[in-house]
Amino acid sequence: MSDSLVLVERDGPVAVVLLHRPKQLNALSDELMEELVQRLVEFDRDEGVRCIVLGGSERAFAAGADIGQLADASAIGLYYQRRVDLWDAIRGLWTPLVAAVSGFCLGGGCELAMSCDLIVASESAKFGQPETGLGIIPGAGGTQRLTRAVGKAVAMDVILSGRLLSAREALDAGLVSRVVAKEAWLDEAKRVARDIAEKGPVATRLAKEAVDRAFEAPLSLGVEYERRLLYLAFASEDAKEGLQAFIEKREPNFEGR
Ligand code: CO8
Repeated sequence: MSDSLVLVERDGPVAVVLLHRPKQLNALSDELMEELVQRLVEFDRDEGVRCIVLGGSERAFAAGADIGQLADASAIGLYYQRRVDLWDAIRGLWTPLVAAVSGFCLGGGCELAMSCDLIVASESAKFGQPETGLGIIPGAGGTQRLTRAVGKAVAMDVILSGRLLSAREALDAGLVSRVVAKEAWLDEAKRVARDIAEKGPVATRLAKEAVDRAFEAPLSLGVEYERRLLYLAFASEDAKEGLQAFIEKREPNFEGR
């Protein structure tokens, strides 16, 4: 049995990264986060990888930050060690990241899933930010990303009352992209990743960047940014190939150039 905290596999252009602390419901210890970010960055640098799936196990995507480590932490220690800064690397990835969520997705686990580009959830998934019950608050973007995803009414309820959202509620609220059968949580996420991986790689990265910009910029600037990225997409060989392949009624052969 591997003692890695993160398991990886590769299926052509799709890389799969699974959190692996089963006895602790994948609680996100500092060691796990370091290994996770290292693996993700390695795959991100590999031009052959066109989409990454990030999952946990059927029982838990992740039950939050490691509460034992948090209990031993000091404010100034956390500040100097800049532990949460490590999480920013995930948003900095170019490669699309699909969260495959089954079971508990709580606290830092929910924040990690929300750091991905989209979430595929099994019917068993439960999302929550229970930090105030521990006397702390979400600290890896939860108050911001959850509110942007589901709006103030639901975010306040989840963050203040500790209410867990079912997969269906999360879908209706706009937190997750798809809900799939319990036993299909990983296979369906891989299928979505394969669909993404088939598209023009340059265009996919530019489109991801443009959608992300919608959360950072006012509408007029976001639209302007999108237009510039469109021109950039037109400069790619992928665009020539994709458009020509349609005209010739054949499948495109994208090189990511
Ligand atoms: N940290 C450490 N260990 C955990 C965690 C966790 N977050 N969650 C579960 N475990 C451990 C349990 O202690 C238990 O270990 P043991 O068998 O040795 O006693 C094992 O996992 C199984 O858990 P349970 O027996 O409790 O399983 P249940 O099915 O009864 O309950 C729950 C499952 C409901 C998920 C329950 O375990 C639970 O409530 N867990 C804690 C959830 C939580 O509060 N999460 C938020 C943590 S704080 C946070 O995420 C802040 C993020 C801040 C940003 C990052 C800063 C670095």
